[in-house]
Amino acid sequence: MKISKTEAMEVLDSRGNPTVEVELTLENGITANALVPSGASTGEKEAMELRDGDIKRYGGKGVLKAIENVNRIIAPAIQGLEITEQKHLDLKMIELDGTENKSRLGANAILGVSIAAAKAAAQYCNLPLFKYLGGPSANILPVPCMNIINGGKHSDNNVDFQEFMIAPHNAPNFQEAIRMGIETFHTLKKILIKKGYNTGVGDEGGFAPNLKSNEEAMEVIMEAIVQAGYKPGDDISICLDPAASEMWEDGQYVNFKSDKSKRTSVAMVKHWCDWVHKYPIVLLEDGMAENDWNGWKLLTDELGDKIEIVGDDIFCTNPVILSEGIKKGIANSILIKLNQIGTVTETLETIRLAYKNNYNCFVSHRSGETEDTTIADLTVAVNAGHLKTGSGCRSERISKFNRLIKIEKMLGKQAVFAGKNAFKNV
Ligand code: 2PG
Ligand code: MG
Repeated sequence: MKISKTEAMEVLDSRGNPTVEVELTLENGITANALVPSGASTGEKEAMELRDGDIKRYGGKGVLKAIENVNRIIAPAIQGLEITEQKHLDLKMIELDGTENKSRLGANAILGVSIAAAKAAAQYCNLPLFKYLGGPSANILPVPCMNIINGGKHSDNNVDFQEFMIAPHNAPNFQEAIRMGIETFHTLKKILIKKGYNTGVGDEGGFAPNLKSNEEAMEVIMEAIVQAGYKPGDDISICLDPAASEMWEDGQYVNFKSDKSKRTSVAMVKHWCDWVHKYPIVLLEDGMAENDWNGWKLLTDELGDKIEIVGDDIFCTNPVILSEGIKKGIANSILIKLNQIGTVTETLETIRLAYKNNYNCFVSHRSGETEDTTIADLTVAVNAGHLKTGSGCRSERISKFNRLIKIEKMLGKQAVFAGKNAFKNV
């Protein structure tokens, strides 16, 4: 079945910034669409998101150039291609773009087409997306790592670290895990109100209170888990993404919102070791900055056999950078974001490389999201066992949870909930 038409338009993401939507039509009339997400704390080596830079429209954030690249350059070049040949299609776009980081056509243009094509192919094969991408062995429902306190670049409070997540793993299935997570989230709201804190939410739907310290974020989360009726560590554990690149400057960690302290890499590693000792942390993402490879090595040596150490900004879902990390013994898991690399094919290649080298894959949303639920399907397709897609509110986050609830139902008895085993070395 061949592609007959590909069309893009400018729509909006969850922050009200313009993004790309692609609608792809097959010769038999099947249509599929995809919406592209967008990050705020991006890695330097991510594929490039093309923005217009025209200050008169959306403060320069328009994506009309990317739209035009889909409509004028990509669409005619892929018309007539076989829809089930995803790799061929993606390679064709990579070739058309011709740059290292997809900066000519824009990773947002290319990814929109790539995902829309995968969805159209799934429909054509009469399969849900997760089955089309993952085959008959795709049956593991992930632990939802829910980001219930937002700090860093995702909020305007004084909390330095970007994401404080709860991982409800002691559940019989995904639906129950989500219930445990939501109950804890709602309990946290009551606790924050009682302590006189604001309960407005940040970009990913977690609360963004002006806490006295980063430790207080951990303490109120521990309190919420207990008050919701669960045991920290046994039922619900904690995952963190401090997004340490945001604090890194001239070889040390300095850009803290809460104080003017300066920390060396050694001091940062010590901080994480202390916290892992004190709290039920099972996963630490970007505990070190992307340009602090020595710090990363030290962190992995200290904690890599105790918890999951995830590389986000440092790897950018890029198989070449991941290979380098594997060689140097950095991290034991990689964050997977489709738009960091820009095609479905390359994302799957990175995942295969990770698994082959005994690394875990932690699938992720972006802080700027849409109603597109592709990452829910991707998580099950590759049996990743855990994902992060926000907190217990905001529909662009909840839509992924709802999709996973549906997938669990679709799989019926075949569905297996990942549980605590999902986390590396835990
Ligand atoms: C991250 C992501 C998603 P952003 O750092 O892991 O939570 O944030 O999309 O802003 O890069
Ligand atoms: Mg991150």
